[in-house]
Amino acid sequence: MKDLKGIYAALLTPFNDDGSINFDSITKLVEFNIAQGLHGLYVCGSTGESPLMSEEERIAILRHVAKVVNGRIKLIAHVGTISTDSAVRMAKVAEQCAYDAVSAVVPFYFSFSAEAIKGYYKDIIAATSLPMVIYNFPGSSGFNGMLDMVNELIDEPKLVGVKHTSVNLFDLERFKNLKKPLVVFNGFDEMLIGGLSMGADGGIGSTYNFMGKIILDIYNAFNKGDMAAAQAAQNKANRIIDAMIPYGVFAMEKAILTELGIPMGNCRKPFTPLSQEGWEVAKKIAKELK
Ligand code: MN9
Repeated sequence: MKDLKGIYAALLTPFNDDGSINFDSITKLVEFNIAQGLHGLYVCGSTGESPLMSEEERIAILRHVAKVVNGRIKLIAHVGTISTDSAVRMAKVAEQCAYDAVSAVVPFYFSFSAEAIKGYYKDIIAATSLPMVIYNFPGSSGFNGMLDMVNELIDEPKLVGVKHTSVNLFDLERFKNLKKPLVVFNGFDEMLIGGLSMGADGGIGSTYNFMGKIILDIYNAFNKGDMAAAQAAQNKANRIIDAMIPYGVFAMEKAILTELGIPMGNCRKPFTPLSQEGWEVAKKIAKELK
């Protein structure tokens, strides 16, 4: 198994004007991310708008990205969804396409019991030979019991990591210090340095799609022990993220990348299109980054 640690873009999904997937832009975005020097891609996660896509569409993206990447960087397939059967089918595709790991958010909407959630993870883990990186995103999933859940699943040999998208860095540190060493990814880009300080092995983020260089500056400076440089780079990233938040982060990321030459389209409904004011801010950010 590959060492999974490092910096991954949570891959955005570009759409055409008619709402269909823009595979040509996926190819361009993947190449752009490889050129940025990122260590991997996290495919079909929240940032990829996976809850707004059909299983067939997600499978098509998993296949396309694997073909384009062709082993050059690490790949994690997010297969989480409300249905275990659907998640298992997507996990099997990820294995066929030689992904390095699968990942899954908890099944959402029904407030499933802890026992049901545990069964869901066991079923996905059992379906393939791939390692599992559990996706902890309490703010969106509503599930706050992930530390106990991971503790209960810790003896599953294929459970290898957690993607922790939460401002609770105490929990992040706890995930890192269970009885088996796990690979822990920081999930909020604006707190990457905080996550690394508490023991994270890397980060998975949406803004890494367009400002991977600044993010790699944080990571590399931190690993060298140069905290002043790491803080300066985080500060640079956070000024950009702060300017994006009022307009919708994914829509802004798509606009910035469109300005940088990769047509990304809008987010899928019910997300609303980016406002004119948002576009102006996106243009300014893209210009700064060029
Ligand atoms: O994958 C992303 N999480 C969500 C990680 O979007 C929920 C982050 O990269 C955020 O988009 C980013 C901005 O808040 O940190």
